[in-house]
Amino acid sequence: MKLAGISTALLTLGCISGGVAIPTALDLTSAEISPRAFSNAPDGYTPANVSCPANRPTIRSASSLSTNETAWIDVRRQQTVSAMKDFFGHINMSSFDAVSYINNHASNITNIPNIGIAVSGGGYRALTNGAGAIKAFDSRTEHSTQTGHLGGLLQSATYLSGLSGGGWLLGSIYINNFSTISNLQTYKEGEVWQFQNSITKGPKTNGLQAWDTAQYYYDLAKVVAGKKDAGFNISFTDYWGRALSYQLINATDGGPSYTWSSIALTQDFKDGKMPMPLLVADGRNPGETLIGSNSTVYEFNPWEFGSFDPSIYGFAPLEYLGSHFSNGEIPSSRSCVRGFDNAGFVMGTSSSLFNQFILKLNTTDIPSTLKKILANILEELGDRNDDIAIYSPNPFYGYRNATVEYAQTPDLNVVDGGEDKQNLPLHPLIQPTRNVDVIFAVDSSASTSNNWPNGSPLVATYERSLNSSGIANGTAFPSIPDKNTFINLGLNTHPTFFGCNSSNITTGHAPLVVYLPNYPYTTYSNKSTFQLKYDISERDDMITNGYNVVTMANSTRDSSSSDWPTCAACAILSRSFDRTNTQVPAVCSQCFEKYCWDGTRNSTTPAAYEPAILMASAKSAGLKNMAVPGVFSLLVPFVVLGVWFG
Ligand SMILES: *[C@@H]1O[C@H](CO)[C@@H](O)[C@H](O)[C@H]1NC(C)=O
Ligand SMILES: *[C@@H]1O[C@H](CO)[C@@H](O)[C@H](O)[C@H]1NC(C)=O
Ligand SMILES: *[C@@H]1O[C@H](CO)[C@@H](O)[C@H](O)[C@H]1NC(C)=O
Ligand SMILES: *[C@@H]1O[C@H](CO)[C@@H](O)[C@H](O)[C@H]1NC(C)=O
Ligand SMILES: *[C@@H]1O[C@H](CO)[C@@H](O)[C@H](O)[C@H]1NC(C)=O
Ligand SMILES: *[C@@H]1O[C@H](CO)[C@@H](O)[C@H](O)[C@H]1NC(C)=O
Ligand SMILES: *[C@@H]1O[C@H](CO)[C@@H](O)[C@H](O)[C@H]1NC(C)=O
Ligand SMILES: *[C@@H]1O[C@H](CO)[C@@H](O)[C@H](O)[C@H]1NC(C)=O
Ligand SMILES: *[C@@H]1O[C@H](CO)[C@@H](O)[C@H](O)[C@H]1NC(C)=O
Ligand SMILES: *[C@@H]1O[C@H](CO)[C@@H](O)[C@H](O)[C@H]1NC(C)=O
Ligand SMILES: *[C@@H]1O[C@H](CO)[C@@H](O)[C@H](O)[C@H]1NC(C)=O
Ligand SMILES: CC(=O)N[C@H]1CO[C@H](CO)[C@@H](O)[C@@H]1O
Repeated sequence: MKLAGISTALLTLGCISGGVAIPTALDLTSAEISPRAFSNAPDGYTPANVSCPANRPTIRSASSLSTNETAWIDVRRQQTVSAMKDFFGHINMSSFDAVSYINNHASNITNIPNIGIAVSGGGYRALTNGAGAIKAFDSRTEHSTQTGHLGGLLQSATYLSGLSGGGWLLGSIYINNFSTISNLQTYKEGEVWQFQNSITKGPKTNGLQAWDTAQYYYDLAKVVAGKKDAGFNISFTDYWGRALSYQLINATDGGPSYTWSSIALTQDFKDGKMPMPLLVADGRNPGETLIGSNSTVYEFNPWEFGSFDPSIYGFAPLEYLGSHFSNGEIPSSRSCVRGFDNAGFVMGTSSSLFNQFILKLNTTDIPSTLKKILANILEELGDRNDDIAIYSPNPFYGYRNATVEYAQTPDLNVVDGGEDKQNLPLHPLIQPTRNVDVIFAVDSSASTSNNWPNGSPLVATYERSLNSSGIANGTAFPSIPDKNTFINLGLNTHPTFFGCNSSNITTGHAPLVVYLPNYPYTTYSNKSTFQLKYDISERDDMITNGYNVVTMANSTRDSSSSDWPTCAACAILSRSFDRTNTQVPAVCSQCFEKYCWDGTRNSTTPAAYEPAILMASAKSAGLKNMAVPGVFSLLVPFVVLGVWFG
């Protein structure tokens, strides 16, 4: 491969740029030990041979949850009991005593609500809007447990899933030791969430931006070259993931030694003090460019990487990704490999669609020398492969003697989790073995032409669930109307519940879905997916808007929204009421009447959807229809690929 040559070109660039000496070596192993560090890779970004543990790692069947997850769930569910009592304790449920209800049923944990939260993709728009949602759900956020707010929902949840931009949010929270959003917002120059410095230019240190940028690209190239030199196939996602890390991981150089599997090793996680993070990505068959609704959906949980779909139906131990699995085992002649599951690489995988964007950055102001080099990298990697992450060696090679193509190729190609149109990471949460009762689905998708949601990811997941003899493989999902109905009935303008009546779902056990669509409460939050730069005030306005989206402006949206926390609580309790044969309290019946989709449809093509900002007092000066220069031309490649990225 000529990539080494490209790296050399970058090194050369570093030397000529500015005429200042550039550091010649990167010490990859010296990542500082700090309270936030989980940098346990053996050799920085480069995966390394290690001796295998006594029980050699294997691929296991997806027919059950891992023993790790099962054991952890017992711990976590107990933690959520007290969190739910706090949560319900803040909410007026009229004559129904939800705290006593939880107390009365806590001895049989299966009867207690099992909550999931899902944060969609959509670049920095999804990251910031999703951050506002998480901030609102987090009891640690100041004022979040006051009347009208929803603080404590995060502490009550068992699972938190993300993909693409939502996956950046997830990664930034978990890799930084389950940081609060407020904390991530208060970091200073040189640290995380400095989105005013575009990811294409890198962090600002003390020098000239052009110099910092050259140094940044030099560092990206150098670190990725290390992985390649150790014999691993690389893809553009390696560079992309490294770049993301600088913005999301609070450690020197974006923490090249931080692994995703280290989340499972942190004490607070082991003690069940936080929900389980689940990151979603899609599979792509060799030679394919279209990601269909039947493409394999993968998840990264803290212990494993794999899929419940019939195509793979297996899980690999995340810590040992990069080892040469064959037929589900590592041959005795081979050593084990660790350090492949770099946290940035995992986040980059889930958002690999941005590769193409980065490579077509001709409208932005990065130095043209760098653009040329990026273009060269693209050429080297091959046009068709610019949006994939290469998982090589393929952990599922030969596994189950599967006839699917995945099992027969030495490389596994993994792509952006939103490319199959399921831009909400619902797949891990609708697995029957996880028994989730309710999903709070925060949708920041750009489904309309002006970047608003219209239910499209729910439609995609619903349609997939109908293929019961094939890809659905035991999953069920509430009935979801078409996208026109979403707009005509305004289902995308406020929280809407789907699947309220579980007996109307005939395909299996499905959770109730609380759909929380992005909407302009206090700022026009429909920024382009490809806006890569947010000033701090813009970032914070987006986060506040996200807070307002999920709390209905702290229940002040209009005169009738003061019931919102009560109704969210009813959604949480709904499936539990079924199991315990509890009569639905009158206050909840009213809520369901009001917030549940009633099954009606209006599929007429609607007029252009252009919601106006809700709260007149808002200081926002955002543009109603976002159009950043060059966005149209940037969209062309996606349209050509038939990909509509939410
Ligand atoms: C997962 O479970 C296996 C088998 O019980 C155990 O050996 C391993 O240490 C667990 N992993 C973690 C990260 O706890
Ligand atoms: C709780 O809500 C009911 C209406 O559902 C209302 O009558 C009552 O005053 C509220 N209680 C408190 C303490 O706000
Ligand atoms: C990481 O966060 C801590 C605060 O918890 C801060 O003091 C430190 O400077 C940050 N480190 C880096 C490398 O940004
Ligand atoms: C997925 O669907 C496409 C067309 O919709 C079809 O060509 C392909 O064979 C399907 N793949 C699988 C694994 O079912
Ligand atoms: C790791 O071990 C394999 C043999 O199992 C060898 O081919 C490879 O070169 C080793 N990699 C490194 C980086 O030492
Ligand atoms: C983008 O810029 C590079 C370098 O300036 C050039 O080689 C490439 O052809 C340009 N691509 C497009 C689509 O204009
Ligand atoms: C896979 O095929 C080989 C040879 O046909 C056979 O020995 C082995 O048992 C099969 N493995 C599984 C898991 O079916
Ligand atoms: C809702 O509460 C949050 C957090 O206190 C605050 O930032 C936001 O401005 C409030 N929303 C409205 C509409 O007042
Ligand atoms: C717990 O409740 C479920 C029904 O929700 C029931 O099937 C199960 O038997 C109960 N377990 C115990 C130990 O009572
Ligand atoms: C109930 O299920 C049917 C059949 O799937 C569907 O047409 C209808 O819209 C559903 N009703 C609700 C309220 O979800
Ligand atoms: C259906 O939606 C169209 C387009 O928004 C609207 O003009 C029409 O009035 C709606 N029909 C009904 C019965 O509400
Ligand atoms: C419920 C169900 O259909 N499960 C199937 C999922 O896919 C695997 C692998 O093909 C089957 O073994 C399961 O029976």
